[in-house]
Amino acid sequence: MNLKDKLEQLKENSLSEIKSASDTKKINDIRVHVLGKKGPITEVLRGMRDLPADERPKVGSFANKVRDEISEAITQRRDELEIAKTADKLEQEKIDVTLPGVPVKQGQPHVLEQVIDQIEKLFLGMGYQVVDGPEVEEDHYNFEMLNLPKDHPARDMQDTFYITNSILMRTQTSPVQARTMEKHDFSQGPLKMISPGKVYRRDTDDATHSHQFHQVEGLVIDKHITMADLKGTLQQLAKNLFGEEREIRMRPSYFPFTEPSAEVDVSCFKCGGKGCAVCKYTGWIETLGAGMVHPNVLKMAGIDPEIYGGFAFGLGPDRFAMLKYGVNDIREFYLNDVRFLEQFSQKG
Ligand code: 2NL
Repeated sequence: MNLKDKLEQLKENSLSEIKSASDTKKINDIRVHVLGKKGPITEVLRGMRDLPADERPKVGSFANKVRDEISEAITQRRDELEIAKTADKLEQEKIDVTLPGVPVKQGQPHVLEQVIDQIEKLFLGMGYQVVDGPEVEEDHYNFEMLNLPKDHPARDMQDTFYITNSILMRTQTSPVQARTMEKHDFSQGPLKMISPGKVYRRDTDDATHSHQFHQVEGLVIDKHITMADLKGTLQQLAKNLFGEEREIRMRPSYFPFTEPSAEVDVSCFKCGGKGCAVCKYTGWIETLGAGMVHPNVLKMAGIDPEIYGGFAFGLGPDRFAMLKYGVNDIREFYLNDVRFLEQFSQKG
């Protein structure tokens, strides 16, 4: 067979092989095999040495033409395969955007957080600041500054988690108030604050006791503060939390850090005061402790009790939430069983 026929045949074979190549690897193999240094085209061009001189240009240009055609066919087939591959991938990764989605569970703030948020909103609206402080506290701020010296019998009233002799888990949030009073610059105006947060007591947990619970304490110090200011403030709080129709009443009580002191009852939100199971047929529910800040407490914070006075109160969000939602075991708040928590969803 002469060189020209050989090339012609090579071309036919290669083109049909290229056409039937089904992946890019096969195409690359063909390129290397047919057009490479050891391939048949190179061989033909090398064999031209044996041709008569006048035939060389014709055969040479024909060989080049065959090589170009094969090269062109390879490029074209490779492009086709790439496009097909992409199309195939797109087909396989197709997403049906009309399929219904998997619902994502929506959480909400813990019910105690919801109660605390509501109290914070109310007091922020009345110009109070919300202040945080350490839960691991010094004896000095937790007891001493609140008129509970070391030998005071009232210290026995609360069993305390001591870390060392002088470091403890706070039993109230009043140490936050003590720290704030101590720093307050009265030339800038009165002190009005609430301090919400976790507190700790050495109690055995049961339906009504938890070794860790919550407290919100409030404190106002200025010139000319009276018990009427306290009563009006607590009236607002009771209405905000339990309904516009609620009334409060104050009964004499005792706290070491206030004088006089009072227990505060709210008219029953369930029966409106007529008497029912919720208020144990008294018409009233005990909700808060409060009083006028004891002069010793002011003195210890460096405030002159002859010039300044104030009121303070303390309430338990746990108890509020139990009353409001009819929860009869305080431990429910701390078990974090989603089935319990999701009952307090804030969604409409
Ligand atoms: C209660 C009683 C109360 C206070 C807390 C307080 C704080 C300072 C000064 C004076 Cl810095 N008083 N706090 C006052 C009266 C009562 O809590 O039964 N809480 C649940």
